[in-house]
Amino acid sequence: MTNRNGAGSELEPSVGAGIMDRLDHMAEISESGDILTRRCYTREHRQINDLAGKWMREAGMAVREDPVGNMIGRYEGRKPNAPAIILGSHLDTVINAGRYDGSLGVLSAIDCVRSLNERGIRFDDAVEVACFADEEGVRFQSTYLGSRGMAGCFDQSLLNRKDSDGISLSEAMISFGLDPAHLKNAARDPSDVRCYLELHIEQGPVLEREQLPVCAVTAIAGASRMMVSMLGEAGHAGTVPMNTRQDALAAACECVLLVEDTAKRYDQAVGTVGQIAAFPGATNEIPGVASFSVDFRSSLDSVRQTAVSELQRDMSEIAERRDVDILIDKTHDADGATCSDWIIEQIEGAMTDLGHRPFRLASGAGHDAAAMASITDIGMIFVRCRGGISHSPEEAITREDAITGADLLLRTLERIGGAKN
Ligand code: HGY
Ligand code: MN
Ligand code: MN
Repeated sequence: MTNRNGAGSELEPSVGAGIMDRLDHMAEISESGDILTRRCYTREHRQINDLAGKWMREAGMAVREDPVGNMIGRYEGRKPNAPAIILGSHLDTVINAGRYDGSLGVLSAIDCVRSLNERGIRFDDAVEVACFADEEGVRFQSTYLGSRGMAGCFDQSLLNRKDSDGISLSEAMISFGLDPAHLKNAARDPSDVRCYLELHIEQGPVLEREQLPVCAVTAIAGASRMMVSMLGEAGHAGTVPMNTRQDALAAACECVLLVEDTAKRYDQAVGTVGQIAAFPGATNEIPGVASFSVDFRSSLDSVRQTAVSELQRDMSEIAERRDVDILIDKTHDADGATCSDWIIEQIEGAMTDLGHRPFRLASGAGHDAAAMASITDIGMIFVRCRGGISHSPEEAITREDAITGADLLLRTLERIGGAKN
């Protein structure tokens, strides 16, 4: 294979070589010194957008920030105003995150455009890199906020949602320099988009088990999320008889185990309670209020929908039996998305070109590609991660796999773009 730096030169592959250093640089932009957390519309979001913008300009792209706070680079095609092949992923993170989730896809995409630019390659179509503002939805329970903004399906009711400091999404956007009244202008016309292609770490153990560095993704699981509050009666831990208590936290704990039992009962489903809090939260007080999150997913939308309505019914029965009130706030509901066969075939063709065994895998994790599927054909490439660990500082990939992933993304892009010098 001729090295990308020109005919047969022995230099490192031009694509992906610097990614690990850049990932370390990005990981330093965090809301707290000792753990990696980067939520949307924070000072750190501004810093990372500026850094990504700088790297995209250096790669030969024109750069803009859209009305939702996505940072977008555009590398023109030979035809003016041509539709774009959009690459990308997200720049936000969960709390105490790993440094590869989202960032690896953004940097790999930037490196692909830099490689095209260095070799003077232009397709008929333009190529864009989308650095999405908020995929995790950690600050405002606003999953896929950036990509949904680009796909024109931003839920305006989210604007009133408040973060843990009581700041609304609308206020956060304004302080970030955005105008919520212009959000709909972020929406792309589907005719301006050829397709969307995202590289991401697998966040699961399959590629490691298969001893494969990369693979094509077939589908992205749908997810339902909710915040549940149990409203009981606060009281003295020493004086209130057990048979008269309206203990909100005990009711919530019974529901937490119900989430686990329900997911186990349905094949191909997973259920998680990631957050729980009790109020007033003192050792010697019976909790009057308890709230917890539910994240429920399945590769089959029908299974998820059936299981979630069953869950809501059974949690309400627990509340009634324990004489507490229940409030269920549905914060996210996304059906699964299917990757387009023609893009999967291009990815697998590129894998064969690179000497790798073609392999396909469905994604249990959600990705911005699921939102982009509402306006264009989507494809995804997974890169192996150690032990399948993600959403943890233990997340890890090898430099070789990062380069292989970026190279596969570039070859797939060139196949789709029909590279002509
Ligand atoms: O939660 C997810 O599936 C993704 O990491 N946002
Ligand atoms: Mn994630
Ligand atoms: Mn991600």
